[in-house]
Amino acid sequence: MVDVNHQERTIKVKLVYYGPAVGGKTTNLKVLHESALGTRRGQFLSVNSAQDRTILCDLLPLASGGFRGYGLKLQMLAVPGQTMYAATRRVVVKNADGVAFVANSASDRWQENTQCLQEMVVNLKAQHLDPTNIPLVFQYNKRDLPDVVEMEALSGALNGRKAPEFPAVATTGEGVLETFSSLLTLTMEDMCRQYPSLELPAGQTVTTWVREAVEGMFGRHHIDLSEEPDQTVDPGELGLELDAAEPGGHLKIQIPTPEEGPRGDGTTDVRSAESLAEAYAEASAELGLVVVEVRGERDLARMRLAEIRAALELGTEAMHDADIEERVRRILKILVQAAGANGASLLLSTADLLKVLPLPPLADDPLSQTVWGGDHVEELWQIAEPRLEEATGSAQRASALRASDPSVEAVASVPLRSAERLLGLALLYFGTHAVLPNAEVLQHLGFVARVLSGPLEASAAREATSHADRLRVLSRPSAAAVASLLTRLPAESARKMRLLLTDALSPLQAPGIILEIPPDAPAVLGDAPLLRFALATLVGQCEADALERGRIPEVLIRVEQDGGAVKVEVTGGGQASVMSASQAGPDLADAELSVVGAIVAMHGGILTAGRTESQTPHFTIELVQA
Ligand SMILES: Nc1nc2c(ncn2[C@@H]2O[C@H](COP(=O)(O)OP(=O)(O)OP(=O)(O)O)[C@@H](O)[C@H]2O)c(=O)[nH]1
Ligand SMILES: [Mg+2]
Repeated sequence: MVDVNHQERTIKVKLVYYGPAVGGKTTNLKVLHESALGTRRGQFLSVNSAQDRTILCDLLPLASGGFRGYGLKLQMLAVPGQTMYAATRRVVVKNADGVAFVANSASDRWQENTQCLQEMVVNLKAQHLDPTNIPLVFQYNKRDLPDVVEMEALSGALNGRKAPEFPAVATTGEGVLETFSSLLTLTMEDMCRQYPSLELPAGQTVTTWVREAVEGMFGRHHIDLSEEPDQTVDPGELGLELDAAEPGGHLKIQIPTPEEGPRGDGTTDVRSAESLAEAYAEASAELGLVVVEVRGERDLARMRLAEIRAALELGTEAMHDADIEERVRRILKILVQAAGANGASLLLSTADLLKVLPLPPLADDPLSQTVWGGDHVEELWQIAEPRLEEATGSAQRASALRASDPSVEAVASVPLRSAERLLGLALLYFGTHAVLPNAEVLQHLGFVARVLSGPLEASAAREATSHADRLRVLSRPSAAAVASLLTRLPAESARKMRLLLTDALSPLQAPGIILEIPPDAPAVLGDAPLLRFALATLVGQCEADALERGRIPEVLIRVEQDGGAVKVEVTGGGQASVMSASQAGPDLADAELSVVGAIVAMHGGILTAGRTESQTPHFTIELVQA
C-alpha cells in the first residue's frame, strides 16, 4: 500500500525488480541511476559480493516531481537472484507497490525464469500481496545474446496475466526506461484507485503525468548508452551545487562470501536458520532504507545551506554593481529554488507606489492581473510569515490562478521584511506538476526571506540616497534566524576550499576599512561567502560601536600567521567626530555575534570578542591553515 504522508506532503512508492540471478536487475537500476538528472536521484546503494552479485538488495531513490502537489519519492529495489538468498527475496517484496519481473532471454536460462516466477508468486502471497492484481510488468532482457528464446515463447510461459512486456538489452539502456515508465504508470493508476482523493483532476491522465514525470527525471523517454557515453549533470536551477560529497553517487558495500558456508554438525534446525536469515535480511533492508533517508536529509540540509549562502553572498557583495531589478531577480531565483516553484514575481513597496517585478519568463504577475487577485494581494500585504494557497481552496482563487498562462495551481506568498517594515512580497507560483511546499519548507522560506530582506533594504535605501552609508548587513531577527540554522547543520556542510584571504576578503574593501593582509599570508580552508559574511558582520559591529560613541568609524582587518593557524583580527576605532562626546559602546554579545560564532565553529576555528584598552571592539578569528 502506497505510503501517503499528508503533513509532509509526500508519497512513497516502492517498486521492486524481481528475477533470476544474472538476469540484469542491478543493471536496470544502475542505468536508471546513471541516466537520471542529478537533482532527481539519490545515492544508489548496493550490497554485493566481491563478484558483484547482489547479496542483499540494490536500493535506488528517485524523486519524480509532484503528483497533485505531493512530492513523489520512488524507492527502487532489486532482489538478489541467486537461489540461496530466498529469504531476502521474500523480505524485499514486502510492501511492494509494483513489480518488474526481469527474465533472462538466454535459451539455457529458461527453467530459472519459470522457477523464479513461481517463487515470486509464493513470496507475494506470503506478504499478503495479490499476484493476480499487483501492478506488474515483464522485461525479457539480454536480447543481444546469440542464443535467445523467442519473445512469444517467453511471454506464453511467463506472462499469463497479459501484463505489459518489453524486450531489453539493459547494458545499453534499451527497454530500461520503457519498463520503468510502464511500471510507474500501472502503480500510479493503482494508487489513484486506492486513494480517490489523489485522483488527477479532469483532463489529466496518469499516462500523461508519467510522460512528463519521466521527462523531468531523465530528460528523455528512451536511453541509448551506445550513443551517449557522456553523463549530463544537472546543476539545478540556480547552479547551486552540493559540494563535498557527490549526492547521487553509487555506494557499494562488498561482502566477501566464502565458497561454502560454515560446517554445521548436522543438527541445525533448518527452519530456525531460515527465519534467522529472514530476520537479518529484514533488518538490513530496513537499514538500507534508513541510510538512504538520512543521506536524503543531509543532502537537503546542504541544499538549504547553499541557498542561505547565496542569500548571504547577495548581502555582502559590492552594492553598486547590481541595480535593484537585477538584485530582485536574484532574490527571486533563490526563493524559487528553495520552494521548488515554477515562477515568481516580487511586489516591491517603494515610497508610495507598488512596483511589480516578475521573474522571466513571467511577463507579469498572474495574481495581480485579475480583479479578485489584485484585492487579495492587498490582504496578503499584512501577512507576517509565508503562506501557501491552493487553487482547490476556493472557486475565486481557482479561477484567478488558472486564468494565467501557463495555468497555476498554487501560490506561496513570502513577505520580505526588515526589522521595521515590509519591503516587498514575493509571490511564488506552482504549476500542475510541482511539489507544493510543506510546513518545513514554508518555514525555511520565511527564514531565507529574512536573510534576503537585508540586500533588498540596502538596495531600496541606495535608490533613495546615492551617498547612503553602508548599511548593516543583517537585521537582528535575521541574524538570530541564520544562527539557528547554522548551528543545526553538521559542521561538514561548510565548503572547505583553499582560500587566499586577499581574494576572499577584498570585496570588503571600502572607505573606512583598512585591510592588512601580508602578500605571503598562508591560505586557509573555508567557505568564502560564509567567512566574508562573518567578517562583514564584525566590521558592522565596529562601525556601529564607533557611531554610538559619536566617532567616524575606522576598522582594521589584519591577517597574520600564528603557528599552524591563521589569525584574522578585526579592530574598531575611529576619529573623533564633531558631533558628540564619546560614551561606552553597545553590548557586543548579541545575535549577530552568535552567527559569526556559528560560522567560525563550522570552520573548526575560534572566535574571541573583547575590547582593547581604549575600549574599542576587538575580535580575533583563528582559522585552520590550508
Ligand atoms: N549481454 C548482456 N549482458 C547483460 C545484459 N544485462 C545485464 N548484463 C550483464 O549480466 C551480468 C549480470 O547482471 P546484473 O544486473 O548484475 O544481474 P542481476 O539480475 O542483478 O543478478 P543478481 O544480483 O545475481 O540477482 C552483468 O555482467 C551485466 O553486465 C544484457 O542485456 N545483455
Ligand atoms: Mg543484482
